Amino acid sequence: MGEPAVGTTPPRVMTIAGTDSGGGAGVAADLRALTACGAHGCVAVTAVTVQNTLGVSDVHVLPPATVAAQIIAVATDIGLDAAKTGMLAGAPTIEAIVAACDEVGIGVDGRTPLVLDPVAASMHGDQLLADSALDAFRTLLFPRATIVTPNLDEVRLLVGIDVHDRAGQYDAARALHAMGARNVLVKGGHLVEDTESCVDLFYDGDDFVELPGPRFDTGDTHGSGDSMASAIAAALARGASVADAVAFGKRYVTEAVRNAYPLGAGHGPVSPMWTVRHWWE
Ligand code: PXL
Repeated sequence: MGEPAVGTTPPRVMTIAGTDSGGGAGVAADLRALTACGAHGCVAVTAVTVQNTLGVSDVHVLPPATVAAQIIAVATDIGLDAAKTGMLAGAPTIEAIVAACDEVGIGVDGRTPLVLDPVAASMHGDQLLADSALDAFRTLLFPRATIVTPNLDEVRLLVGIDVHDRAGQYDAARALHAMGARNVLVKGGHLVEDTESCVDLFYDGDDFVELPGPRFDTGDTHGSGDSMASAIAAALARGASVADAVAFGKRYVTEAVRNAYPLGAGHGPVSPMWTVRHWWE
């Protein structure tokens, strides 16, 4: 695939997510990943987090109606080829997002694919989704999602399965699919038994595909899930199949983690812009 002609509108992708003042995760990571993957990123901010590399010290949740209004304003003018979700804060925000998505055709029954990254907590364990929102997440968002992309902590919260090995990853994928998600990616980054590799498992309800990748010895993985879900959304926006989009996302995030860097005194971020050449040098 060659370079698009100058002036060509890139695929349009919206991130529906929270901000991270440290710039490593959330909307900042999403916009970098979307840009690096050739998309034009649009934003519906759900919440502002006060955060640095040591943790989250405060969260300000935006009014749900403002979240919905951002989605509708963008979809009705700019248009969207895909959307992804990150931090959704609570049930009222989820309900507003679902109503807006239904209105403008985002989600599997509409025209616009939806990548659901079920962000529940930061790397430090700070809560980013209210416990009371899990039901809304499962019943309202799962059936609308093109794909759900949990890590193993999120698997435990969503389906109550403690994954310790590859067989557990398969069980989790089946359980998430049974809960209404058409496609599932059970990420293996938290699987400590895999010391050399990081295997993500894709399941479309018929077939399983193991996506192997290297495991890097780094604590600087802040924003990895956000970047991967954004890359998957960018590929879907270009018209890739879900299986191809997931393979693309795995390749992309592997390099983002390989290029992670230290920042502050805590966990540093992955590098969503690893694709960009240093044109100034
Ligand atoms: O990486 C998950 C994530 C998403 N969104 C926001 C976050 C985090 C993790 O800390 O802060 C706003």
